[in-house]
Amino acid sequence: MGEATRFRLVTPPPGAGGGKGSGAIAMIALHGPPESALRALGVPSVPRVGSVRLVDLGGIDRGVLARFSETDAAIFPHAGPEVVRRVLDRLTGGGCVPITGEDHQANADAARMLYPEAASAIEARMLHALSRAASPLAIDLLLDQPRRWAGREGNSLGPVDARSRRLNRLIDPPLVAIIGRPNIGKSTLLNALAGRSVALVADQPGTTRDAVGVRLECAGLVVRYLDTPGLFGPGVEGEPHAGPLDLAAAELALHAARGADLLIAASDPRTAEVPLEALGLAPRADRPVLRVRLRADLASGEQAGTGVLEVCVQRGEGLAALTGAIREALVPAADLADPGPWRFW
Ligand SMILES: Nc1nc2c(ncn2[C@@H]2O[C@H](COP(=O)(O)OP(=O)(O)O)[C@@H](O)[C@H]2O)c(=O)[nH]1
Ligand SMILES: [Mg+2]
Repeated sequence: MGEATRFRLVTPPPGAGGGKGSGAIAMIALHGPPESALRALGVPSVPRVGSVRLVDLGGIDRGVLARFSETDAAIFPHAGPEVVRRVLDRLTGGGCVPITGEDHQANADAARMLYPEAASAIEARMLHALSRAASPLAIDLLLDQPRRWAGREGNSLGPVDARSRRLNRLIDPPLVAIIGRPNIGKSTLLNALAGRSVALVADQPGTTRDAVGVRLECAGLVVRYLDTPGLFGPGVEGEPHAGPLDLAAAELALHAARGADLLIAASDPRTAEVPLEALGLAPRADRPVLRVRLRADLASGEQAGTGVLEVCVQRGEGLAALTGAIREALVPAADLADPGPWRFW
């Protein structure tokens, strides 16, 4: 049967408030081999690493399934409480193992058992977090936590503060989705950021009908990055050649974008941005938007608007600025520099 998939609801639990708003998308991260989770949800085949698909989730909902690495996949159902509860129940019923942060005492005990050499409960938790943290930036900060929590353990069960929630992205990678019109260089950008060819690139619009999801490091922060098909469809100006496949691709892109922690809204000098407001993707505190103008070499003199990052993959310009901006939008330098304790579990 193989090892059971472990799963964790990354977005706020149904009914907890502070969610991402109505019509939003929930994210359930799958850790370890995804087979048992996929079986529980009736997904007929195990997608290859990097693939992103719209799938039927056990008859409960239709949602995106993304496989970021051998041991990191995620499903994105709609965030309605009933849908989320049923998907979680289905996973549990199928033998998958929930990871919850709720039972603090049990977690502390488990961490102590895993790390008997630890001098304190915080140190045991820290060693456990270190073993699963995705981002290089987490390491020094985690190692310093026992010192920062010394004498304050009594506060350690309080609510997770906003800074800690952002820093937790160093442990569990946040979701970044790029959206924009077809054929403006989005997939070329991903290949450049990944340093290898992970996405299909072509002169024809609509090449990326299959979205691609990979783990990428951006200035010390590891993210789950979704390269989406170009947007046609509702709210986007009529596209004469858009067929049913294009519309399905656009549906997938919108679905994924709604669940993202950070959106990259891409355009190029010849192609307008997609209308974020009309698509229900206006920037929000919990989903900032980075505006990026790709293929900057095609500009005939005119500047990008204010607040728009210029990137030219062909000339290798703007890539470091972009990865820096992604990191800053998700884990600001001020949070990293703050000397206070980090509630990291
Ligand atoms: N001139 C120029 N062309 C580029 C650049 N980046 C990508 N392209 C080309 O633009 C076309 C569309 O690229 P692609 O990445 O498939 O676009 P997507 O549909 O938005 O993913 C391809 O022919 C790329 O080679 C760039 O920086 N400058
Ligand atoms: Mg593409």
